[in-house]
Amino acid sequence: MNRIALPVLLALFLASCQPAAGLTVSDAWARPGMAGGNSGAFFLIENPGEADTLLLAASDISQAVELHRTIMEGDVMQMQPQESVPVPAGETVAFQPGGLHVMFIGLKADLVPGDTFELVLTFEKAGEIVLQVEVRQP
Ligand SMILES: [Cu+2]
Repeated sequence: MNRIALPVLLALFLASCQPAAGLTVSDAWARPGMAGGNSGAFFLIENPGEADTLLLAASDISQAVELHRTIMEGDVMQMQPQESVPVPAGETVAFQPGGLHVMFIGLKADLVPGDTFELVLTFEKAGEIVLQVEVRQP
């Protein structure tokens, strides 16, 4: 291999590793909560690229972190755990009060407005996206 080809090949290789059109997550916030209680986090997932799937949410602020969807069963509000959440190509998926949310079960400390914490979302194709979540009143 000559000396010019290697940097060129390396550049091509690096370029091919970039995700196509990046999936982005914005406006992440969470409800205040008390130690031992629960909270929920909300955000917008914008996906200009190919279809993807949210597989997992992780944080060390609580004993458990789950993906939930709130639904109405007649007059009764229920939360259904979700195995995963599809993010279709070219669409925006909103995690918002009354719908999809990340549920924190068994908070290790109080969540006070103004606090921030890290939440890691794992997507099938986009991989891990680390969010800084701000605690605020809805
Ligand atoms: Cu929930």
